[in-house]
Amino acid sequence: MTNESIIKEASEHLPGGVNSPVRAFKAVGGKPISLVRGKGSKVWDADGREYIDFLCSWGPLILGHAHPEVVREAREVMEQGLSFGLTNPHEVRLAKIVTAKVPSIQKVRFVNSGTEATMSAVRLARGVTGRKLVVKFDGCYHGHYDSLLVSAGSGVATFGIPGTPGIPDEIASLTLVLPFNDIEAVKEAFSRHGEEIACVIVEPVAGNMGVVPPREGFLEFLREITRKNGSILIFDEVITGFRLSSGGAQQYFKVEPDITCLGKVLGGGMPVGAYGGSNEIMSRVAPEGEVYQAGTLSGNPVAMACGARTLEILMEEHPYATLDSKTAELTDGISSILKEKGIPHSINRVGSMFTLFFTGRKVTNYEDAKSSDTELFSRFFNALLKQGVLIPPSQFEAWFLSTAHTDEDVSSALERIGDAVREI
Ligand code: KE4
Repeated sequence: MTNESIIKEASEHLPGGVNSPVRAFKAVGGKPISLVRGKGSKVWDADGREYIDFLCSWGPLILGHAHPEVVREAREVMEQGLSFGLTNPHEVRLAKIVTAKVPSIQKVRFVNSGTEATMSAVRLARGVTGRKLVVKFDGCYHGHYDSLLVSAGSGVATFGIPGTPGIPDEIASLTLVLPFNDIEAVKEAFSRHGEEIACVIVEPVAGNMGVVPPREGFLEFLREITRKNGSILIFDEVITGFRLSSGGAQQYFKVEPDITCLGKVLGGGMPVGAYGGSNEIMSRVAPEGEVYQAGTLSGNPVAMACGARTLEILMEEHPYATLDSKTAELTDGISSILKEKGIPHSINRVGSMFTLFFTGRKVTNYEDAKSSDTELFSRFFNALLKQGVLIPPSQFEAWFLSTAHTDEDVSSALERIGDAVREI
């Protein structure tokens, strides 16, 4: 079994040889690799090569790969049965942690992915308000739900256009796509369509155009204008939830949404998503209310137990300050390597998530992010891969650190990054 043999066979049975497009390495060229094992901060590919991992499975693995306590938990729970289709104690165990750590969530519904979480949150917002329009921000990604897989229309505050074939114009035209961090554009959208806007959905720290923090006052403004207009504010915390702090971005920035979407860290590596909010809003969800949403494997005991053990360890270890300083050490090191070589770059970091953009501009929105030299990024990515460092295979994604990343990992990664920069 080698990278080549696995990828070759995969391409005979899976579209593009993958189960999620970004894994095909289209954005960075070169041959995709197949990972067969992970432990702590390291992963190994099918050729037996070892990498220091800053992909961390796109965010879930805040405790690193195969944390012994999470693995043990999964094994013990699995031996009692993998799925029942009726309520099991582990769903309650994880729900109690979520509602304790995220005060704006008084009731939570578990689903199986971030996409299901945001899709359900938008349906709930439309059901609660009786309104149709959705506001999202260009460069923010909320999963592949039709109403959210919409690209920016021609002008500011104009209706969206389908982000992919298969989405009818009629659906896309119910979504307004605005520039991230642009308060004037939000004002304009609400002045034109205020009474029809069901919700505003935002990544409180964008991770999907690369990491872009909210401008000072932006989240507070969204909170105020949605409240004033009777619209629902949805924070998509699939990446930031339990990543930026035990209470996520809403605790970090002290702005509370009406509905929060969670995923990734929440499941500790198992397929888990969730959406939650006040008792009042969540009472509208079936079977208590009339807004329908369901799922065969929602609340799966093994997934719930892995998520619960992951969050319990985070609450026991309080790793956020250490994660923050260790990540700062890495980004400072990267910046000094690139400055020395005179390579234009900017790094956006919040806590243990960051993006290195190959642009001289400060990156405050998607337009700025798109000014990056993606060709240089591709060469950087592949040079790093050869050095045994795995980062996300796209300029527009976040690097992550875990509690398993040691000071030695950081210094070794910086050495290898220096070698890679010399190579490109
Ligand atoms: P999933 O359906 O992929 O579990 O979650 C969708 C989603 C929702 N919201 C945010 C903020 C997200 O970042 C995501 C998924 N993130 C991408 C890349 N950052 C997952 C990687 C992939 O698509 O393969």
